[in-house]
Amino acid sequence: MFIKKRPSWALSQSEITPESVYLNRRQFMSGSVAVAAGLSIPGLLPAAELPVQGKSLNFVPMPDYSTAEEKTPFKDVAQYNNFYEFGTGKGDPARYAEEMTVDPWSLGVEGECEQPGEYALEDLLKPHEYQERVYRLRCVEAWSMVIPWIGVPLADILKRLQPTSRAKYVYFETLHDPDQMRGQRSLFSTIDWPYQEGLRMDEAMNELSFLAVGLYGKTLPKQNGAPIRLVVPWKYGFKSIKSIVKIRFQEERPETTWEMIAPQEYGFYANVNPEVDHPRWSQKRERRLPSGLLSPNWMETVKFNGYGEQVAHLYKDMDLRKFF
Ligand SMILES: Nc1nc2c(c(=O)[nH]1)N[C@H]1C(S)=C(S)[C@@H](COP(=O)(O)O)O[C@H]1N2
Ligand SMILES: [Mo]
Repeated sequence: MFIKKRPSWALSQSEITPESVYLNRRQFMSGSVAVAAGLSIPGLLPAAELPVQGKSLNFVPMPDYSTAEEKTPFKDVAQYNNFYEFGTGKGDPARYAEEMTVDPWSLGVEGECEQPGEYALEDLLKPHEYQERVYRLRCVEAWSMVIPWIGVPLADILKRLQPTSRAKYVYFETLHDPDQMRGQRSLFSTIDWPYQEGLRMDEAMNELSFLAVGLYGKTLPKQNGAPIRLVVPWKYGFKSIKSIVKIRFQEERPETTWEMIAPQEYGFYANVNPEVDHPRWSQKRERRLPSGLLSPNWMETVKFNGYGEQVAHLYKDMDLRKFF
């Protein structure tokens, strides 16, 4: 029998929850009652291997673009990750992303724009002032975090590249280097590398779309997509592509990684929407991390992840059940 391989994050809610329950139960049995109280995510790394933070960055706080909700602690943000280039386990990126070199880093800019070329990361960022924006991140797997990102509005960078009138979409691509990314060496990978994503031009130019180079005041941990990753907070997390090496302006809608894998489950738009369930689980609620056995921290999911005021107009004539 041939069994279609599913990504670990494409599990039903009833499959997801027992994993944390299971880990907590093991901690109970090993006698670690404090941890077993389930107040935080089950520890993925021993304390001695906790992720180190990077270099401090100067930034301007942007309260108008920031939620006042409690931030997810750094250790959870940097240890509970989806970055399949380093493995499909939530702890794999924190464990293995160190194997990736992020300095020097350059990005190729192609397609429908006046300023194509290969840009050193510093040159792309140089004219811009860093901002801090505290955004919610809602994963399609029904967990969420609140993360203080440091970065630059995507629109500011794209404008400098001068898209032509034919640019209707912008495409992004992650580094493809199996020598540095062990998940890309895996024979069992569901993904046809490189990881690729895209936005419609008006979505990319929206004031919320952000290119992050840091979090919690320092440069991005590698597992969070160093040295530069996209953050589109009203969309499911998989749109927020990490470790970007290519930007291409296109007339045609780009193909995107998860839509290619399972188009009936993951759409191009991927707007957070509690009214449109995933075919295998509900999207009405989410677990706000840290989440554990005794405090799973379930909350209602809000349409557009609570950013409707800024983005609902982008979709006013669209049937979001069809364009999910
Ligand atoms: N290149 C790449 N980008 C990616 C992913 C990935 O596997 N590869 N996972 C996505 C998913 S599913 C989520 S939820 C977010 C997680 O970001 P975080 O680990 O910084 O919280 O990254 C997204 N970007
Ligand atoms: Mo995700």
